[in-house]
Amino acid sequence: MRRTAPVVLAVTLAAGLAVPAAAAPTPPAPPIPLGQVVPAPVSVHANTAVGYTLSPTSVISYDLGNSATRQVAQWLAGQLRPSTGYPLPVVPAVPFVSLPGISLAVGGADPSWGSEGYRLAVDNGGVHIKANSANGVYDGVQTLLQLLPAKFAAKTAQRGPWPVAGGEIVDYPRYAYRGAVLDVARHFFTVAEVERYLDEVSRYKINYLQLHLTDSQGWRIQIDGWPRLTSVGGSSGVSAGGVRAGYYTQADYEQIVRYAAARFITVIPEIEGPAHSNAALASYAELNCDGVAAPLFQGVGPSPHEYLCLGKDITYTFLDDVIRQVAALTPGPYLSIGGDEAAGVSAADYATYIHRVQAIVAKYGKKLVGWQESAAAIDPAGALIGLWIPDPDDTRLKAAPAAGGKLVMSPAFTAYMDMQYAADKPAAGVGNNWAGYIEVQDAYNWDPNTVQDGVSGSGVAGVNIPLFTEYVHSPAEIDSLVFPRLPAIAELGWSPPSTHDWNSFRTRLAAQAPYWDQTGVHFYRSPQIPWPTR
Ligand code: IFG
Repeated sequence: MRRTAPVVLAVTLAAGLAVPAAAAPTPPAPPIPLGQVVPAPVSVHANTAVGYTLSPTSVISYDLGNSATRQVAQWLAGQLRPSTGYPLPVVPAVPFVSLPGISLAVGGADPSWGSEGYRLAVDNGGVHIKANSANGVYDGVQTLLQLLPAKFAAKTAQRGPWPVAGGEIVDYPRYAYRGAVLDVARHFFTVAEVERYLDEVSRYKINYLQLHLTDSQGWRIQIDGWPRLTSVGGSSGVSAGGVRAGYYTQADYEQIVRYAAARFITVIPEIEGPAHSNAALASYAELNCDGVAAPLFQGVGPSPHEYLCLGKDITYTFLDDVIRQVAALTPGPYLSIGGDEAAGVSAADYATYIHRVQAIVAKYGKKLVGWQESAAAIDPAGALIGLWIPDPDDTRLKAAPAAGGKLVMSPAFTAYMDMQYAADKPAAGVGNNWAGYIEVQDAYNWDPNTVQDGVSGSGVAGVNIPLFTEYVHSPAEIDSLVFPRLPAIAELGWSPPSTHDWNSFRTRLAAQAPYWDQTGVHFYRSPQIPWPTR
């Protein structure tokens, strides 16, 4: 080996010339900070002295015998195998043996965490998620996925490493109800598009999906014995931006329900009435008071043929058939009858309608969901009432909790996702503005506990995040309206008030951008958020 003469070496060093050293390896990117999660967890205790990095020998273990937890483990493996390229076998936990990797366990958790809470602990041996149910394990897994580099969501192998920051999170929801309302009646969205939406909202621990299946512009669920509801009512839609017609067969609807259930999301079907009913009236002449089928309505706003004929018995035969079939397809406990915007009928006729329909819903074993107008007539016990325009004077609304009802808060002025962000429409040029403009901070700065005068505490079931689609024509436009505002309201529904802080939230929200870029979510780059440079 040729030795460098000492004098040459001395001269070189004296001249201050760098002696070529081996190139120092670039230090791996630090793990995502443990608290960088949306919704904000109840408690976060980071411990930077430890941490875990997924490896080819990592396993995903689940508590032996719990098939629901095994399914979560399989789902997690499906999320991570393509991008890491690691085998990540799913194995039953071995008592008293800690396997390197991710352990999912039900049992031995704190009962106060409820069915959706969890503890996520990360140490040098792995990631340990513990909960009282598979639902809580799933919520812990969603948090874990936010702590991994966003490229975990890639469908092809990516370069690692795959670090997870050390420490402990204990987390559980403020409200049991954290829903999204998707209007598939004004513009229809396919099963695959609804499934994509379920994936997107599930990351933020949304646990209900209210499907707005029928309205004046479209009827979207096939009903045996009433084929024209879909052949005629399903052929329509708002024409602005191009009609998106279509409908779900009963098998399609069951597929949506299954897909949602695998993500611990309960589907609530909405069958609108007595208003918002032109599509049904266009489908069957006999449903119309004058016996003449209404023309299809492809506009926006109330149609000339908005109301079912409340004086006809066939109306209730029709509703019995519809509600019976939809209830049988719905494992969840709730069925919505809409009930909004019915000022065109008398209060007495409205009350008669609501009483008769609530009885039908109960007959088929479901609890009633209705928009806030229905509070004037329903028996609130067990019902969920959707607040959409706060009204300090609505005494029936305020009295509902005392009678066993609960309100789900979706105030239009801060929670209606079809509203534009600002006067100069978002990039996709979509949205409505009857309730004003809703920037991200507007969506974040309200409290479900105080938004409706006289209703707070146990009278509040949680939050709903509606997307009505008169002005929404594609999944990309759904994305630009719903992201990044939905995570703001998801945080109001999940996180404790003590964590409510705009500067913390906007920083954590900004960190969601790489995941949305990775998964092709066309989010609106609101100027209020310090987005990372791409
Ligand atoms: N209000 C109507 C919706 C929809 C919405 C658009 C409710 C409960 C306005 N009813 O919101 O059907 O048209 O922003």
